[in-house]
Amino acid sequence: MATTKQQPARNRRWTGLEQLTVVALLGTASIPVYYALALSSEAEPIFALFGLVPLVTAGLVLRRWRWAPALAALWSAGMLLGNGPALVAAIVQPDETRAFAVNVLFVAVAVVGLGAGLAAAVQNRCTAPVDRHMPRLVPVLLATLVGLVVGALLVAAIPQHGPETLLDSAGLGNLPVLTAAQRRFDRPEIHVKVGATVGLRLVNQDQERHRFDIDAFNVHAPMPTKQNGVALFQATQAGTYTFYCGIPGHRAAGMQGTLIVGP
Ligand SMILES: [Cu+2]
Repeated sequence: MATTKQQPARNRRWTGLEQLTVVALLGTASIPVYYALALSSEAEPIFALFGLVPLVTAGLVLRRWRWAPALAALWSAGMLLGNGPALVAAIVQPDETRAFAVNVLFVAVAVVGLGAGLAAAVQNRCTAPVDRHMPRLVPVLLATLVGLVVGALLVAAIPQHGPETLLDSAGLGNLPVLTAAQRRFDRPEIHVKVGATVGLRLVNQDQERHRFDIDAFNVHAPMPTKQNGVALFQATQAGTYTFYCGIPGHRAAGMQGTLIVGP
């Protein structure tokens, strides 16, 4: 009886799923770096690390290390879960077009990495090398995903004529200004009289978006990049309250102050 000799793993060509995994990994490596360099006002060195891990993982997939596709899936899932709040915060604000587009692309690429990595890991374990074809469903799923991304980007690209445009009218120019710059509000305290209707002109000088939030008075005003906005609320109760920026991480970084409602 003739024994079939197992081909050494290195000599086989990469499967379609492995190639797709590598492409997705390259995407998750480059998008955070682009985000840090082009969109964030403070490029943090940690972002370089976010680029390094998927590159190394992609190399391991190409070297055909057996656990590499599973590692790719794990990395993609980790990026989605770990950045969940920030990704959601960006995606619910399509008027911030560039940040929105980058985050939508990142989610799409990470989803592909997760799916392709898992599928490649299962396929490499469960089927013989000659049977490792690209599953028929994959092109359909990819086309659907591309359609969703393109649709989302088109919706975001439609100019919004929201309140920001209306609120730039002359009368509002007299309102007191609260400026956000370098992830700081320009004043630590705001004093208002109890019962007063408070109007603040919100100016964001940063390349990234901020928010102006006061939970006690249900104030949640967006501060888009390089734009003016307005917060309008009634200070119904005397006391000391915190105003802060609700973008994940900003409040912890010191983007907050005290609202004092007095007699
Ligand atoms: Cu902020």
